[in-house]
Amino acid sequence: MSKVVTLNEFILDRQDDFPFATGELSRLLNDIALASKIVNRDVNRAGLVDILGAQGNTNVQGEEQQKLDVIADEAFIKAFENGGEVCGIASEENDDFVAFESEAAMNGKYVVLFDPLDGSSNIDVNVSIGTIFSIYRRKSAIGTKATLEDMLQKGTEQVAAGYVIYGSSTMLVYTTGKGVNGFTLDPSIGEFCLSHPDIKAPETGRLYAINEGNLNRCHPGLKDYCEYVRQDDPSTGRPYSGRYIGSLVADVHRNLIKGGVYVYPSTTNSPEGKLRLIYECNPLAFIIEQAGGLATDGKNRIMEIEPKRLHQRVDYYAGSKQMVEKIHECLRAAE
Ligand code: AHM
Ligand code: MG
Repeated sequence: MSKVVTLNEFILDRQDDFPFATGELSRLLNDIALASKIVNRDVNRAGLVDILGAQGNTNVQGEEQQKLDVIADEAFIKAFENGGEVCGIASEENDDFVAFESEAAMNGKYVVLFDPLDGSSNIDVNVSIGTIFSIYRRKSAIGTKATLEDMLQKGTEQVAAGYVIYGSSTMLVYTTGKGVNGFTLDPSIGEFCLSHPDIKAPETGRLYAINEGNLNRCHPGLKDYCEYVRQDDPSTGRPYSGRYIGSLVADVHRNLIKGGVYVYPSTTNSPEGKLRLIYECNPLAFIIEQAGGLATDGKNRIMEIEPKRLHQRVDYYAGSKQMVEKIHECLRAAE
């Protein structure tokens, strides 16, 4: 039997990758793992107890918040506030960023931007959902309150990023810029165990994920791409297979493992796109690039975009390198 490596052990082993490491980032990653186990427990029980359904509030984007969104948001905020490594957070569920006020938190080096429970429209129908997180070193001075500038950093500045997928099994996948590793939660022992070491995204694939209902409202190049994927061509494996869960983490995770592309373009209804740059697109872009894939806005690298607002949206094209490049070609040709 091969040795089981828990997330905890793995994080400690990898601490040596950072020459001046003080263990704070490791502790922060462990805090995230703990909060995600709490959320996992609540997600699993959602059908049993009265925590399903809308909370009755709407968030800053005007979307109805589900109870579990709020529960997850609170679980992560509590873990960060008590952990002592984080001075402030921004999340999809909070209009403004939160600067923690305790002395211990103000001495924290990091900020975390996160979407506590993405794909929440899937909660009521038992489809996979996920948490997405992005960690940055603060810009403001240690010992002071976190600032907006701490939150609005380019994706290239990320120190670590990852996601948790609450699916047929629960997995945590993260990167610190030295490859991507995936851990599956063993519910019998309550530990994330290394199950997907050094994940590499296939250079190309046969799966495309796009909400085709939007095709008449977006860039005409995407219609051409959808035409291309349907053509018969055994040498490229076409026709490709359409796979769209409508749950970003699940769609990206599948493509990362099997090879594929995820597309969420701007449309006439959402001229800036739907997905949020700093807590949805950037962290997943960091993972995808570290696995050898690409994440762009149709032209430029997502991680090089200068964020201007907390809830800024962006077009998103992410996944296997050759597939993203093919979409770029279609977009350019239709211009
Ligand atoms: P959310 O942050 O409100 O959950 O919205 C993001 C979700 C993604 O998980 C998913 O990929 C996308 O919205 C689906 O959107 P659509 O239903 O428009 O296809
Ligand atoms: Mg979201």
